Amino acid sequence: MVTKILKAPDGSPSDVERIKKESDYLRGTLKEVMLDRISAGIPDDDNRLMKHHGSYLQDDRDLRNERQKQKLEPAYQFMLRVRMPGGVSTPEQWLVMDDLSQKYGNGTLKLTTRETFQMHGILKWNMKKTIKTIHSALLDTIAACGDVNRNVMCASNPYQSEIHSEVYEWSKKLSDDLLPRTRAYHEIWLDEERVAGTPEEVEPMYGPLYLPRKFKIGIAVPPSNDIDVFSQDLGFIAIVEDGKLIGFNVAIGGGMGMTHGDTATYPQLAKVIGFCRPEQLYDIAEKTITIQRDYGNRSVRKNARFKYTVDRLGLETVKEELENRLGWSLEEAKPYHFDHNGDRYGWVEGIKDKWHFTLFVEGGRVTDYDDYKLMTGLREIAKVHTGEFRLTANQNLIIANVSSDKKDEISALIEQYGLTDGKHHSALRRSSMACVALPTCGLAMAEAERYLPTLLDKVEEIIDENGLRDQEITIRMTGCPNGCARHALGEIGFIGKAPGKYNMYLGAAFDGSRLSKMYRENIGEEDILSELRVLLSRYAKERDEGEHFGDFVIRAGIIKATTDGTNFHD
Ligand code: SRM
Ligand code: SF4
Repeated sequence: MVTKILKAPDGSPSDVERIKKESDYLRGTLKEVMLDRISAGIPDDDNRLMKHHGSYLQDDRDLRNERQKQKLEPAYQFMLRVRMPGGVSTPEQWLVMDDLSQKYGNGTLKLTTRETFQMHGILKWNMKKTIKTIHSALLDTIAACGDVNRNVMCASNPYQSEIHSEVYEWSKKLSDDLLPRTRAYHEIWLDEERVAGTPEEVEPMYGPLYLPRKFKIGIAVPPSNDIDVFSQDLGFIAIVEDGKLIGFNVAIGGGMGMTHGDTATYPQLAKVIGFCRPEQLYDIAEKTITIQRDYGNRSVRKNARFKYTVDRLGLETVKEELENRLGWSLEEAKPYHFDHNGDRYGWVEGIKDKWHFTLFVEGGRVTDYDDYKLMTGLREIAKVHTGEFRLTANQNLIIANVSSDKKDEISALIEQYGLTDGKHHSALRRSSMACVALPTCGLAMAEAERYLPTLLDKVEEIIDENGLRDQEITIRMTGCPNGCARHALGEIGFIGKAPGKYNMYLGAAFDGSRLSKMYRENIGEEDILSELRVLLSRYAKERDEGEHFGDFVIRAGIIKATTDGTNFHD
């Protein structure tokens, strides 16, 4: 057998590569610029580095035009993302995040599609105390963004607690062991002194340039694909036999992002390449990351994700390279079956007399609304809860591991604050996700989180007319094609094109195993509703028993199936 010579793409390195190279392992001039009081912002180069510390400089886009007219600098503020593997937070940590969001943020918490907290609206002068307080609660924001391995997700699974705790431990281990080794974060935010004369730091796995792009890992536990394992750069599918975790199928090369009008960019699903034992997990993650480090595209960032590396080099070649680096071969993949990629709401009983309540959090936004005191209710629960909170990959929240003797007290608080398992909503709304988009996301072309609920009010009328209230159909909206709410895996997907305009996608699989395809381009609310009226009425009348909407639109010839990311645009 002739071993192929692998090569990274030619081309001069992107500017971000220069910034990382000159940054002295992610330090740049962040320490100094954060002290500067002249501007509420920071220079671009430092903002690029800031991501590796879990934060982005943003501005309030609702105020942008007005401030421009008044010749003021934009209303700069920072977003901060916590690294919280598996989405597990203690009640004490919840209270700290709640308190910080009131003191220094915009008074809300965003539960993200990767199972963690984001705070928005933090002013530059409050950043250090916010990060220090997060650190004192035994959380951090290291590598929550940036060209490194990100927050490792795992199934939120309230059903099989033992398996959950095992996969959670693995996600934590991966998240911790794959962290950058630089002390930059500790020096900049936590006042750690740099010891003079220390030999130059090395990043044994990442190297001084870190990765060409972000890298994401998630662990699913069938039959739930709540974490959308095929959307990960590296996905692990837990294989459970006789109630015991025996190992994981390994899937590589997924990702959701693309650019409108650029067919060289596309969402892609990770493909299963084999099976490994639990103790081999870290080795696989490390070696896969080093393949992306060595062969990823450092020249064109929009083609730099691992999915493009895999597609360019070929799945088999990448598998072979991985096995070479491991020094052993993967076993043949084991059979598995996914049923769905959403959450299951309400109370369920776990093991050892413990209960779990999955709460529906629309758009993942925890706040107090006029008629719904969600944030206050959760605060009161956190004060008495002795289990944990699990943030789900569908932006919901599980009040987990509630002991029998606490269940009545927590149920009473759930009732007092009207906290909802969403069962009075349509199953469509309960299966919805929307990314942050406006006003904080600098890349948003249209609304998502702020708009989807009102669009759903109208879609629910159509749902009711057609007797589909209890029919689960996944619907996802993003403000741009980056796909932060994994739009291409929603049976109905909307991607923002311009204010009030969306591309509409159909045909993804209910279990997250098939991508959608574009159905209509650049349409506004009126067209969206009239399209859905026709589609949902046909679905109600013509569907087969148990047939999901995403499968129906393909069988009915309404849309062609996307069989691979490379034909997403066909
Ligand atoms: Fe994302 C960038 C929000 C999950 C793909 N994402 C951004 C930024 C930071 C905008 C920016 O670069 O300036 C957004 C901040 C908005 C804000 O105001 O808070 C942002 N992404 C989010 C969150 C908060 C969406 C949400 O509503 O929950 C999610 C935070 C996850 C976390 O906790 O780590 C979030 N982003 C995702 C996901 C879903 C996932 O990972 O499961 C994806 C698609 C999967 C993937 O990565 O392929 C995703 N985000 C992107 C991309 C496109 C990357 C690409 O491959 O092209 C960008 C843009 C970029 O990186 O250049 C982006
Ligand atoms: Fe922002 Fe686009 Fe991500 Fe939405 S999908 S949060 S608009 S980057």
